[in-house]
Amino acid sequence: MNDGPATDNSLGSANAPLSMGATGPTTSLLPPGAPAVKTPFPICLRAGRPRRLSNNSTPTRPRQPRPPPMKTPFIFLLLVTVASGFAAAPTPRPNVVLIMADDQGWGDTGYNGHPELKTPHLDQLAASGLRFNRFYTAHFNCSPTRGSIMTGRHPDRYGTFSPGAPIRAQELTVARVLQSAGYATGHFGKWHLNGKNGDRNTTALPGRAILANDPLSPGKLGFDEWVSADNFFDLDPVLGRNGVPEKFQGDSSDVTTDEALKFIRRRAAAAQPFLAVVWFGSPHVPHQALPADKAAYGALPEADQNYYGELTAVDRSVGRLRAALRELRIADNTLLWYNSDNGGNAGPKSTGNLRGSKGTLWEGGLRVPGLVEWPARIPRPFVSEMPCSTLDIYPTVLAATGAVAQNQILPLDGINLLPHFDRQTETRTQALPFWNHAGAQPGHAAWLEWPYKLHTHPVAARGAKKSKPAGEPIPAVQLYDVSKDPKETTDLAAQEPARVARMTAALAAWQASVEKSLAGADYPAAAR
Ligand SMILES: [Ca+2]
Repeated sequence: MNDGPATDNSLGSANAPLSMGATGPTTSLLPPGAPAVKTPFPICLRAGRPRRLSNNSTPTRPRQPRPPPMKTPFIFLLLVTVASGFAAAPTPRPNVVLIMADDQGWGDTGYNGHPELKTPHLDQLAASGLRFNRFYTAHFNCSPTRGSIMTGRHPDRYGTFSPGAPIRAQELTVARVLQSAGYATGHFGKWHLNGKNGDRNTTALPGRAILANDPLSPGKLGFDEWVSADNFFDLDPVLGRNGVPEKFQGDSSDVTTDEALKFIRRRAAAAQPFLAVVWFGSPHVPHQALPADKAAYGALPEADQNYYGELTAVDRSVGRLRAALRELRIADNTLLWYNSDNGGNAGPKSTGNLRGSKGTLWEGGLRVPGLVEWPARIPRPFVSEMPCSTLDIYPTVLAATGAVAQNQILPLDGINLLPHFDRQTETRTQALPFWNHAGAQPGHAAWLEWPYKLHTHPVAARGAKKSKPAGEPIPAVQLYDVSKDPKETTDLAAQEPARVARMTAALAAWQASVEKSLAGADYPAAAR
């Protein structure tokens, strides 16, 4: 069973009233460059004019009186030595580990209150780092969200509308930028940006292995090494090791973690900063857990045992990655980011009883677990209520590493979250955009301008799967205060006409900028 296409397309049948002349949002979102080097005290390195040295023993001018033989030179040299020591040892660049689950819903963690599932390692991570209470995926399906992480741009800009839709080769990925900055880069697990849905058997050769001649393989998009699959994969998978199919034994998350850890250990031994992208294929259907992982849920139905067992393997894998970083003594300056790629697909417990699910723009389809750990930058744990997105990963990682993108493709849709990591910013001023652009006509869109979330449909339609019971009228415009009404039950549109008008115009302007991107306006003429 494949990662299914969007299900909301039936909502609209007419063209959205887009203003093609509108301009997009401001794009002053580029990272500011390397983080400031912090020293324990201010140092002034001014040491006066340099002395001119001459081979001619005859001075050209009368000598200046020599300074008295005091201790000053020694103190001065000491200060210069200390200062030079700081200058010669800039803050090391952090390693980056981006971990993602596949279809894990907002409710699918212990720390978010799941009644049955056990996630001790995610709970520990949530307690020690930054726990996002409002983390959103850029899209309600996998490939589009993966594109957003790679680029910091909404996937609609480059046509990655739906599962299996390819990323545009001209896009600049975080892997390419960090590779150019001297990072080692590795991808492990599900890729799903190469335009293939992985229809082959997951366990028989060549399985869902990404092959060497794939023009959109991880290797072609900035990864030095990769052990990757087209789409989700399960027990005993076949993966492509740098394009060569290879059969593995065991749980898919364990296999992915084994390969990621080999890469991390090699790079740590070489003292080279690295980007490790670890994208699990779980808990996507089909649910196939190891007997040992099912055992903790033995009193529950078999289907639950397999679903929770897959998540237990994901949880264990996160624990193994964190433990290895500590064993290698690199955990302190490693930025580890964990999230899911879209909302839950396994019922109300999976979505935490939010409205909708995977495949919809309701909170259940977009709000997911999100965690960051980076002790060197985030020394104390905190819970964030600021809405943040997978769109923010690209600009944040560039800012964190100091990597500068040459010929950045604009506009970006995400923001640099380092000020939020530093607790300097607690509110988001940029709206988060959502748009189901798949299908014959662009459909359901949403505009999250905290705490208000606007929903628009091109035309009022009748009920659609997952979002409303069949036959129930869908208003063309809806407005919810998701801070007070996270389940989107009370439509405020009739009470807030001015807000609706302003947000609708902002959404339409953003949609117009997306259409310009789709037409190729963001790429150099030679690359279109
Ligand atoms: Ca997914």
